[in-house]
Amino acid sequence: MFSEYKPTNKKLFQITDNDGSVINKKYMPDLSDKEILKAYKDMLFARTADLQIVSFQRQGRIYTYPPNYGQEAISAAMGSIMTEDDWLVPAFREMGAWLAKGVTLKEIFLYFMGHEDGSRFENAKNMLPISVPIASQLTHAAGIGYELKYNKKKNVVFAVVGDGGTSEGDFHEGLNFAGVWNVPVVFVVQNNQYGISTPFKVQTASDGIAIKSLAYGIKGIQVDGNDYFAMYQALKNAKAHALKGNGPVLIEAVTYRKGAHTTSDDPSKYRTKEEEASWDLKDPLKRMKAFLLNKKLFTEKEEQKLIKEYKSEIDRQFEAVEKEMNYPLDDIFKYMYDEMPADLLQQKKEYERYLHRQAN
Ligand SMILES: Cc1ncc(C[n+]2csc(CCOP(=O)(O)OP(=O)(O)O)c2C)c(N)n1
Repeated sequence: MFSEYKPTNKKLFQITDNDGSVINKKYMPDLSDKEILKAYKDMLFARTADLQIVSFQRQGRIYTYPPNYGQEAISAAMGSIMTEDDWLVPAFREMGAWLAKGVTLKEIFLYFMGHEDGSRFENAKNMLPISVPIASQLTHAAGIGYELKYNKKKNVVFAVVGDGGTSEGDFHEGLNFAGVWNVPVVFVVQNNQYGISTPFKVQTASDGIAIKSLAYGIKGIQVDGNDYFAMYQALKNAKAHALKGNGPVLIEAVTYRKGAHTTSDDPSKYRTKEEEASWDLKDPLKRMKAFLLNKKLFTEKEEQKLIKEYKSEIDRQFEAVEKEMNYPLDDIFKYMYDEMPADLLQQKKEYERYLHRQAN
């Protein structure tokens, strides 16, 4: 697979088209109807939760949030391939993969409400915290890969980063180290076409991201990131490759961030309606739903029922978190320094005034 789709061949790895028809039978994964349905439901749940969280933020009930809208197939496929013992080294825009690892909705809500308990991930074995310093997680991923190899463990690391992250020095350091030491790390770049407002065409002068694998002496592949089956197959092969001791793989998952960068961003300032409409045709959920409807594995009615159930479950859990959200103000400030510097002290005072105003 990696030789057929080597980046210099300039062939995007796809299995289904925009209508959900299988166009690449050779690589169609051998999944049961039940497994396919589960993957779709996982995507639907993640999308429903994502849209709800944006709405909570608009109601002033949560702080800033980075929507996953449009990128769900990548996380769902990672969720299908990762085992409990595999490592997940996240960025910040792959909620479906966090949920698959065992992160709870409660933790996700707490995290985006600024509560440190949201980083505990009590039930998620072998997962690092969410990483906002762009690409810094890739050096950690390479280090974990080194440990797995050193101790001859039979698991791999899945590390996630965005296209903007590939312009950071840490991307180079992580991939260079991983290549030199031949460690079992699968690097997944979610190329969602933007780094905030920076379009991909000015992110790099290279012909895509997958081709950068050549410079590190590792395998690379460009995959349709909105095609669950293609992502599943690419990740499965990458994991098998790494487990055989053949080293890291760089997967460029080509996708589109349908939402804003975060809830503080307005993408209408830097992209057109026409562009958004063209990507809408490639929406990962629409494609997989078309596949399921064609095979009569699912109905529109079932979908509506599920969304309703998911929404009330998400609401219920969110309201429960809101009720018990109560932490001492000092928790936000006290762990960084032994003696708080003047600017932090000033911030704390301002926040105290803000809380006081809110309470009165
Ligand atoms: C080291 C660092 N520089 C800058 C930022 C500010 N920042 C947050 S997200 C972002 C863009 C990231 O783009 P990309 O890697 O493509 O991921 P995406 O947001 O598209 O998922 C930037 C520049 C940061 N968090 N960390």
